[in-house]
Amino acid sequence: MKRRFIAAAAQLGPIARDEPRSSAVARMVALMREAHGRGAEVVVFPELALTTFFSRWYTEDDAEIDSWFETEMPNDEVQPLFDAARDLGIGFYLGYAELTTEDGRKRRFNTSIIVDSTGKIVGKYRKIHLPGHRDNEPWRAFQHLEKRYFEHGNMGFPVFEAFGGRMGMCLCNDRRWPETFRVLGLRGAEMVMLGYNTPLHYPPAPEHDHLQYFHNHLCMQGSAYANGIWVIGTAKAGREEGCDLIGGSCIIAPTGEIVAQAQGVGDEVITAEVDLDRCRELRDNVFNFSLHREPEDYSPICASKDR
Ligand code: CDV
Repeated sequence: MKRRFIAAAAQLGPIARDEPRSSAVARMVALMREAHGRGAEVVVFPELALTTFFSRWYTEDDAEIDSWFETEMPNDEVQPLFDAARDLGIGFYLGYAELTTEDGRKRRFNTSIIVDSTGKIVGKYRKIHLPGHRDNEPWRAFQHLEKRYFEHGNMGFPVFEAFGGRMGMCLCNDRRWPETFRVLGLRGAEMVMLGYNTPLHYPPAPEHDHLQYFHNHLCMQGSAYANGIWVIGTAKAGREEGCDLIGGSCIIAPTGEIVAQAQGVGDEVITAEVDLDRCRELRDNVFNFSLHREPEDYSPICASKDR
């Protein structure tokens, strides 16, 4: 594949609690067709794109928790998205809740995949920075129970050869951590795809509510620039089950500039031309890692948490 192509972010508006996966998938297929009509060869969907953001509700019912998860990918309900990708010859990134058996026990992860233009999964990532809390906290207007429903991702931050270059992934809260992008950058990532579900209201620090859109772009633009990589960030947005989620989906150049941005909080496609060779503008110059990085002075970054 060529190193210059059109990429898309396919923002989703809210998904209702009782909306079947088949409906979310039909919406994504429509967005994929629109992206393809605009010449896109890669499309990035949100985090947990198949269901409502279920971490906002507390439950101890294992069966109810499992009902939000996928045990196979693709499965019958998601297959139409893979079929559309193959028919259109377009690749995609998708976030979903993954239920699997590993080491002889049931495990749940907040996962994303890269699917190539033949409909084949060529990369997988499991979310590392899980925000929120484990126990019910009724003082909150809504819960954020990612620490309860998901395990810490056990795949690190891998980079995959796809779409003519080196692709990295992360999920939502990961984008706020410079370490995420630096590890991917050190592994040669030229583009990082990510999906997010970010409430406008942050219960532990409501004084920052008015900064949610700013912080969203600040962290992604800063990390795009500091690593000389393209970043595509895609929201699930709008008022979902009474909880407002930010939009602001965007495509960011390695210079840190936003080159396309969603205008609303509903289903929306944005596109931009991506030239992976532009990463060199930064990586051969101010962020030439081998020439200018000073890792000997960065040791606290890799010290364990309890030190
Ligand atoms: N889904 C997320 O990871 N959301 C977090 C919120 C809870 C702060 C985020 O970083 O956007």
